[in-house]
Amino acid sequence: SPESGLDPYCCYSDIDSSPTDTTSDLEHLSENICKSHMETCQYLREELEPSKWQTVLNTELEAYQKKSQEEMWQVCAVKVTEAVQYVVEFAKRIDGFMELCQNDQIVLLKAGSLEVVFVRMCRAYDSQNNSVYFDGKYAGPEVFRSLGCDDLISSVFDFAKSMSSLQLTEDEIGLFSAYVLMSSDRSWLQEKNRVEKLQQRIQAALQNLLQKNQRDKGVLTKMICKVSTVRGLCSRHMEKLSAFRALHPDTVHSRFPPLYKELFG
Ligand code: MHQ
Repeated sequence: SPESGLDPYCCYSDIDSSPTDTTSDLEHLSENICKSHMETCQYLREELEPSKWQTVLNTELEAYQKKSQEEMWQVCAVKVTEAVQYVVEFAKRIDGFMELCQNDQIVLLKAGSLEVVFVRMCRAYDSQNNSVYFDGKYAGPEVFRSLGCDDLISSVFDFAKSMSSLQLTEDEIGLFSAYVLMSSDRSWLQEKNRVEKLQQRIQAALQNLLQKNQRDKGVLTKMICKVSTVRGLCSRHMEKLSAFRALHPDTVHSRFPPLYKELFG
């Protein structure tokens, strides 16, 4: 039982219980997370400005669509893995993350890193053209046709559209990303309560920021509703990957990045 102190899965939350955060504690956390976000966001907003980039031309679109399913999956797996590596770096810079036990760090990253990539996608999304920054250009969903998962791709684009309609600032995206990552309801966490406390502090910091930015009260609710949408996208990505692996085990085995296999395989 947890009381005996012998249960290796016991949550030692009470040991860590800290007095309620002051506004200044939350501002520190907020500052730390926003700075971490900016340092690890892969592309700055200015660089992503759609007007600076061409959209995929018709000839290029055809070239993407003519790629074999294996080749297109491999290209996407490489890009997604690069994006995930930045998210891992983001997590490591969040105050409190590195103090969690290694098991929980891994659990949180396995479950949340792709979710954060999808959250970050709204930064690289152009709603006017329904396109996303991909491979040095802005690409619409049709570019991904040869993956053979049109339904997932269109849901991913819908999610980006709905996230970008919230018109979040970089700081808001950073805090929301941290919120998504620090979810205490992931399976196999050993110190659930520590993660829960961290997430509660992040939520309070996010609430603070939204208030400071004079955002509508409903924005936080809308953001929190997005959590279940992005979870759905990630579980559908897993299903698509396992279907693809069943067809092309060798491609996954020898051509996919090791980190991608480790996280999703
Ligand atoms: C990041 C930068 C970034 C990088 C890669 C895995 C699979 C079979 C399908 C972008 C997903 C296909 C991804 C590459 C597609 C939806 C993936 C492939 C923000 C996110 C972003 C733009 C990724 C968005 C999702 C893309 C386009 O900082």
